[in-house]
Amino acid sequence: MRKIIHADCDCFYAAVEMRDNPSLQNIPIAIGGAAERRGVIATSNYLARQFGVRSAMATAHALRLCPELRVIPPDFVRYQHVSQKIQAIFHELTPVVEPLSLDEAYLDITHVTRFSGSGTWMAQWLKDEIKTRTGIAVSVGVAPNKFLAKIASDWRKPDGLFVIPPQDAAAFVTALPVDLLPGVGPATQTRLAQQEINTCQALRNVSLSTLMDQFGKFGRRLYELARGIDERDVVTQRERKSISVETTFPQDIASLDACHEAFLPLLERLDERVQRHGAPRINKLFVKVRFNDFTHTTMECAGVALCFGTLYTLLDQAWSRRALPVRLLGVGVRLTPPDAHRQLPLFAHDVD
Ligand code: DCP
Ligand code: MG
Repeated sequence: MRKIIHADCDCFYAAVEMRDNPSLQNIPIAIGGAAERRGVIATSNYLARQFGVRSAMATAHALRLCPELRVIPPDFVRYQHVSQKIQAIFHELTPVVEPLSLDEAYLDITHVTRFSGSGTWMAQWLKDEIKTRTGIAVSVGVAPNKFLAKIASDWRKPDGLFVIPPQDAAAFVTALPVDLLPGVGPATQTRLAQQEINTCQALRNVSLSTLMDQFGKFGRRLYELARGIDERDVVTQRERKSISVETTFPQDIASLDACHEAFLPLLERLDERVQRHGAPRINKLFVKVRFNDFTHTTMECAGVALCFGTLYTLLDQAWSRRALPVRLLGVGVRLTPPDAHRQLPLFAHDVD
């Protein structure tokens, strides 16, 4: 039986700003681009969230919801600096750390013997050390797998610590709404809701073959997740073969122009993740598009650095294959394994 921690800082960019300028602590703040320049909110503190201010919202809209909102431009260098300190504390507990972004990581603590092997103690230690040494509050979840650990870290946010012991996992999952399952976006949720499947309990009543008929490979994943099963390993930097980000949109994106607009925030997130991994050896770039008929396509090409222009071209090529409304966009880089020879194909080519 494995033991996994998921740790995620509370309102990370905003927390760093509040730490460095205490006068911001009791007012609603957001980190993002200026409204006059059609900026977008990256994150906000919990006070601002009470007004409905959310990540990815236009700053102009956020200011209408909360006129006294203080909008602060991001300072990524400072956030990266804090992130490195936090990631170093994770590594004091275990070498098996998989960073997901600047403020978030999975830790496999199965073989940690300190703290009598208690996941709860380890989680508390992480929270205390990170708070003392960096001034940042982190929410931590402990569970037998990644899926449940991530749900657990969110369960008592902010400043949370929540443990799902293995014997409680199946019962815990029963009541979960299906939209909390990783990979279930608004469209899948709607499709399930049409069959009155809103919780994992209801999902468990559907047979594996029915789910696979409806959702293909993802059907098996749904079948397992509904039972609290998730075999994914915590993948450390050394073993990682790719870095990617993807988003399922609340509404399908109708045109290629609109896809271009939605693509930029994804590229920025990917860029952040790639930087988070130091200087990984990139050998390919890829773009994934899922259409509203649930087909998907991936375009990739050789490349040794994140080139936004190339990625836009791949997006255009992938989109033009079906030219249907888009429900999901993904973008990523494939990495050269530590000792593999580099062999770079010269032309963009199809994957599937
Ligand atoms: N971020 C961003 N754009 C988004 C989402 C996040 O730029 N659409 C940035 C700002 C966040 C950081 O990434 O501070 C971490 O993302 P999280 O989703 O963990 O959000 P927060 O840490 O801000 O809040 P929470 O307390 O919900 O974790
Ligand atoms: Mg966070």
